[in-house]
Amino acid sequence: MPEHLRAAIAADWEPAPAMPHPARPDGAPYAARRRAALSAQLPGQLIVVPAGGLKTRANDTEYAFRAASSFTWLTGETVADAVLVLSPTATGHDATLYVREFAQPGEVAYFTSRMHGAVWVGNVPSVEQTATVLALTTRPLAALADDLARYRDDEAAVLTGFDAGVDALLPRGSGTRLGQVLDELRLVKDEWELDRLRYACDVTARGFADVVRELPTVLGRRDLRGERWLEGTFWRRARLEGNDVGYGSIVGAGAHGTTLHWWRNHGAIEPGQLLLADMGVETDELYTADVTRTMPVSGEWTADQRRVYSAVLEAQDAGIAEVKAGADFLAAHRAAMWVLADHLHSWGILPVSAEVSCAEDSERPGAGLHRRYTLHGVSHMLGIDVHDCAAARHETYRDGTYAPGMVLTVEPGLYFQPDDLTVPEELRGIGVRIEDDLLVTRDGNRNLSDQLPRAAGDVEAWVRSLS
Ligand SMILES: [Mn+2]
Repeated sequence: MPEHLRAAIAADWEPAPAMPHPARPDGAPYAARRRAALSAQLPGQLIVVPAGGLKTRANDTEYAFRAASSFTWLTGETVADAVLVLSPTATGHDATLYVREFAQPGEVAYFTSRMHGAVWVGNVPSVEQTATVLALTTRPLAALADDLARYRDDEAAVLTGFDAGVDALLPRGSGTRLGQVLDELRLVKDEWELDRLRYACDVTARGFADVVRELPTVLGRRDLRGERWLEGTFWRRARLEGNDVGYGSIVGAGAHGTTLHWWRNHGAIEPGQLLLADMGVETDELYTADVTRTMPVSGEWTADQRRVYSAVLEAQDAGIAEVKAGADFLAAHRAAMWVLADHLHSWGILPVSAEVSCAEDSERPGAGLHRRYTLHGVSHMLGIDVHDCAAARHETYRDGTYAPGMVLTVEPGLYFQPDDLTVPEELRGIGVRIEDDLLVTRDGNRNLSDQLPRAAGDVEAWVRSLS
């Protein structure tokens, strides 16, 4: 840019309009407690958790930014490029949040920076306002390299892989133990997180209702990708009352419901079909719901559809009944699988009994044969990530026990592929999954997504009344 133009563009600006910080101030004390819990796990060690940066989609366009989940869990911050540093002290750690300041009026980048110029992308909250809302000591990101220089030869705990710049500042940093510690701390949700998850489920229920209301618009329209229309309907609700969807919505009509991860959503919707919708709203604080309903789009099950649906519902009820503090994490899975295997056997599909198919000894002939139709486990943790806490050790998660404050899904399904010769013809192409989000309590569990109907008759009435 020629000098005369630089000078002209840099001159005569008021301060950029302030951008209020979007975080809920009531979250700050909870984030402080989470940082204290992490500090206690790694005494004497430098801990560095970056938010991560923008990822290129193509050329000069980027994907929508989403901060590293554990970074947001520890700070309440969701902005790109920020870095949380916990420096060891005699008694614990001092927390400092480094945030990127945008170019100010008077600097050319204010006008020219496509990624960090307020004229291009809007202003960011100031360092001072961020400190007030998040109740964290805050420094400009530009100071990070100097501040970390004295730790360069230390074995720091760094959440690696999110910010190459941070990884380069601490070449002896390792994220293996930190990632595990964080995911294990995240297994039990605090009351603020539970409030956010309840809200995510509430908005998700409204999004499902929106989708059912739109069924008449797309039903029988072979010229329309009805699944896409419904995906878009749900997404509008997610954007209106939350940040986004928490994962790519699965909207499968007819045989598409038998494809576990049907994300193409390019099918039309025909009268008489089932619709399987697996969708969840992510809140502005990045907590997500994960809910599946399967419904007869015309408001009435056929006898075969109802038979399969009722079996899955019975399996889900059996699984939910097992969710209570102290029980094995896999208890819900075992209970649900038994019910499904038993029905599959009684329908003549599974050649062995439930006892044989569900045998613990997986080497025993016949063991696991039901899995051809059930495909997946019935539970996973839920929180900031839809598949939350994946780095937790087996002994604390998969082979562990339920504890009060854990939130997990119970989501059995039956999937009769359209080309499966072991399935009676009338059942081929039927896919059913029912998924709810359960909070483990001292005396059992609470279903956070029970605003949506599950009983076969209630689902019919719901579809009829809305569409
Ligand atoms: Mn799920």
